[in-house]
Amino acid sequence: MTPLKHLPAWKALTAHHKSMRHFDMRNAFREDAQRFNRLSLRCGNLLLDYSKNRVTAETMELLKQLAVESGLPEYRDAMMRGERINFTENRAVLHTALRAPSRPPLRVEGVDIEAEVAKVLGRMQRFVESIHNGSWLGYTGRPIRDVVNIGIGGSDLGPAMVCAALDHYALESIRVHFVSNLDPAHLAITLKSLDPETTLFIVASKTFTTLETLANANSAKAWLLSALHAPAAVSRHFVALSTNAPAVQAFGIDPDNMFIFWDWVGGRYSLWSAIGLSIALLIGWGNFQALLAGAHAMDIHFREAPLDANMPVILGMLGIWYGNFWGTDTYGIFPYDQRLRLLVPFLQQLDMESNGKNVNRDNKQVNYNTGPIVWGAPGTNGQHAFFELVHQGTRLIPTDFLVAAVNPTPLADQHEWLLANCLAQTEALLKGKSRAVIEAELIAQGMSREAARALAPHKVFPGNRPSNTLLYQKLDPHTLGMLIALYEHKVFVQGVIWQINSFDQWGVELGKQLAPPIRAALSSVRVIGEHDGSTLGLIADIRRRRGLST
Ligand code: G6Q
Repeated sequence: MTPLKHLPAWKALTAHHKSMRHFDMRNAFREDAQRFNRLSLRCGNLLLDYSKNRVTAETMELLKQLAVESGLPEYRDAMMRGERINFTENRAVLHTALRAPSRPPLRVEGVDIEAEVAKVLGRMQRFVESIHNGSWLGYTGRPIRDVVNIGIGGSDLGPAMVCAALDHYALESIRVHFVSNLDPAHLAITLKSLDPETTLFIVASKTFTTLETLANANSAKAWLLSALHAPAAVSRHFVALSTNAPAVQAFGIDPDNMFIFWDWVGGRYSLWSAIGLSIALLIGWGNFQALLAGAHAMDIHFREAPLDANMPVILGMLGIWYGNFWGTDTYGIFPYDQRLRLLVPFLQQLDMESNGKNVNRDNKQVNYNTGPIVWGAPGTNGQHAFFELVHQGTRLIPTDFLVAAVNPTPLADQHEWLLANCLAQTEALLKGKSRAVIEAELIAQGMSREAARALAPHKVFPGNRPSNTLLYQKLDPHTLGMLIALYEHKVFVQGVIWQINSFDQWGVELGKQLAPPIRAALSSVRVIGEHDGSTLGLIADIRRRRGLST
C-alpha cells in the first residue's frame, strides 16, 4: 500500500495549502457570485452548503483526486458487497444491508443476507404490533405502558438519540426510557415512576457479556420479581436484542423473546437492526421503516453519485482538508434543533470510536492525524456558552450547523428566531467584524477616540472561519435516517483516506478488561494484582474508608 503522504494528491494538497494560507472567503464570495451554487449540493430534501469553507475549485478537485488515489470507490463497493473489510476482527461491515429493501438479494459467503434481515424485521414488526394492539400483556394482564432499554454504547446511544429526535412521532400509549450507566442511580431514578406490571425491559447487548448492561438487567429483574413474586413474569416483561443466544438463555430470557442480529453489524452502526426495537415501539412500525428508507436513500446516493457531488464524500474530504492540512484538532457540531440534542454524543461515538486509531492497514503507526475530537451542543444554547471560543479563540474549528426549515412545534415565532440565529452565526463566522468598524461604532456611541482604540481589539471578530450548513425541510423519520447515514458514510470516507480500520474498537475492549482486578482489590482480604502507585494509593484510601487493611 502506498503510504498516504506519498500519494501524488497528498503532495499536491500540501503545496496547494501553502498557496491558500492567506485565502479569504470574503473575497471569494465577492469575486464569485456563483460560489454558493457551485459549492452546495442537494440530496432529497437535504441541502449541504459548504461554500463557507477555505476552499477553491482546485482544492475540491485535489481532494477528489485524493479520494480516488486512496481507492475510496473500491472500498465503498467492497463494504456494500459484504467483504471482510473489518480486517482486525475478520468481519464484514453490512449495516447498509439492514436498510435495503429485499431486492436484489445480497448473498455473502453463501448466506442470503436480505432474507435473514427480513426474517428478524418481520418478528420485530409482529412484536411491536402486539404491544401496540394490546395482544401482548404483562404478567398480570395489563397492557405495557413503559419500555426500558437497558444497554450501553452502541446499544444505547443510537436508539436513545433517535427516540429523542422523533419524540413528536411517539405513540401516546407508550413511553420509552434508556438506562445505560453502571451507576445504580440511573436505573433507580428511571424505575421510580414505573409500575412493574406495565413495564417491559429490553436488554440490548450485542455480546450479552457487558458488565453495565448485565448488572442493570439483573437489578431490573430483581425489581420486577420483588413486585410480581413469580419467576414466570420474566418472560412477559423481558426481551433481549443480541447476537449471543446461549448467554441470553443463561440470563433467563425466553429464546422466543430474543431478536437476533449479526457480527457484521458494529455496535455503533446497530440502530437499524434489532437494536432499533425501542424506536419502533415508540414511533410505530411505519415510521421505523421510514427511518430505514431514509438511510437507504443516502446509501444509494453514496454509492452512485459522482465523488464531487457526493455529500458524505464532500463532508469527509473537508474534514481531511482541515484536520491534515490546516492542523485543526476538533470538529464542532451544532444542531439548531432541540430534538437533536443527543446527536452530538451519538456522533462522538460514531466518529471517535471509528476513527480514533493510530495504526494503518499495513499494521504500521500512521504519521498524520486521524479522527478529530468531536464536540458541540444544540443551538442556540451553545451561543450562550462556548461560541466565544469559536468566534474569537485562537484555534481554527471546522463546524457543521444543522437546521430545519420548518419546526413541528410552531410556538409563536420562535422557529423564525432559531433559523435566524443559525444563519447569523455562520455569517458572523465568515464575515467577522473589523477593528475599524468597531472603533467607529464605539465613537458614535460617545466613547472617546482613545478609549475606543483600547477596547476595540477585544471586540474584533477575525472572521474567515469555516462552517457547513445542513438544511432540511423538517425533522421526520426519513430525513433523520438520511442524516445519520450521511455521517456514517462521512466517517467511512475518512477512515479509508487515513488507511485505518474504522470498524474495530480495541479501546472499548480494553475498558471491559481493566476493572475486574481493581474491583477485587477494593474489598478482598489483601490487595492483589499489579497496579501503579497512583492506583494503589486510591485503592488504599477506599479500603481505609471501609475499615479494611491497606
Ligand atoms: C460500539 C462499541 C461499544 C458497544 C458497547 C456495548 O461500536 O462496540 O460501544 O456497543 O460496549 O456492547 P454490547 O452491545 O455488546 O453490550
